[in-house]
Amino acid sequence: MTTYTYSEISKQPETWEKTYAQILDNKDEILNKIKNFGPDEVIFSGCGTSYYISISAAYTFAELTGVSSKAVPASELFLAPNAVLPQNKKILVFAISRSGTTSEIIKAVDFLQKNQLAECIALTGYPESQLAKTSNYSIVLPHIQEKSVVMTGSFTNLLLTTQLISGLFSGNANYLEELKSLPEKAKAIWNETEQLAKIVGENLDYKAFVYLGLGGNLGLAYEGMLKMKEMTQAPSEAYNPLEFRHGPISIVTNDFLVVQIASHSISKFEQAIVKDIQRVNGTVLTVGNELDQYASDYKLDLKANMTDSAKSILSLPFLQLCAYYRTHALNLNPDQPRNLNQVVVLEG
Ligand code: F1P
Repeated sequence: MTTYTYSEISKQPETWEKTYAQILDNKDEILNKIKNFGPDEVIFSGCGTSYYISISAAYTFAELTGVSSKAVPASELFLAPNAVLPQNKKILVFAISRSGTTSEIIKAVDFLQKNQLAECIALTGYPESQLAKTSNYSIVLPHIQEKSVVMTGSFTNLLLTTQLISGLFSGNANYLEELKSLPEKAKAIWNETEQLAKIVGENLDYKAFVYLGLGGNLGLAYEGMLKMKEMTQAPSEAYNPLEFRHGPISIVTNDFLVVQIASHSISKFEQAIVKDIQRVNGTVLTVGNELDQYASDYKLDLKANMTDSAKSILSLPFLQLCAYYRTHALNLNPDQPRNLNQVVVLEG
């Protein structure tokens, strides 16, 4: 049976082409908005998957533009503003939400705009959503609308949007070229990606999962963890790779699969971590580029010789498909995970 989740994962390379074209076609308007405001600080915000996009986006925006940037869960913007909003600074908030309907992000934008604490730019898939209508400015990508409860293509497309904005704002033509090549790179490795995801996803000997990623890749690690949790309810955790050694590694046993999203910048440390995990009987799977020096049990070579940030979304179809194939083995419906709806609306 073909599920919405499977078709939404599979069509990602085509949707990335649409996102690239839409943002580049509108680049002058988007850049003018940001430049005219002239932010001292940029905050990326959302809930759940959209918060994990924010973690990765903030890292890339700061790295490329030099503008101080951070990720904040939407609820903290209105529940703890003094703790998360810098004083006397011009703050630009990118409010991220597939649905544009999640209550915390709407409350956050409403609170910030009413109190003139920040300028807000919405990134969403729905033009008629409350978020799109009330934000100071919105970037709407209708092609990221999804029928499945779980966010898959919407994650990579919203993250790609923030990366394109980072590349445009910093004037980094090389980075934009790298992003342009992603659909073609993803298609070239799709068969290997899916085969490996099926092998590990359907292996029910793995009882728990850990995802490791540095910097921008930490957002991807959290997203890998969330897909596994939402779709299959398997115990899953995510860490910065070096932090994982400071205590959490003690949970590893022989039924753990540790998925390492490799960063070229720390490959020597990551190669050591592979051995640490194998020493305590865990299985390690590494996703990245040029992995010859990694002693991992499984490897997915992304065949993308580019910056860590530019190649990041290439890892996502694999992480999503691992969870998808585990639903097969468990006879679960990936479109309708336990205890979840497409939109979380809070009372009060
Ligand atoms: C955010 C979100 C999803 C989660 C679930 C409920 O949605 O928390 O991350 O997977 O489906 O909603 P959104 O604000 O991006 O629409």
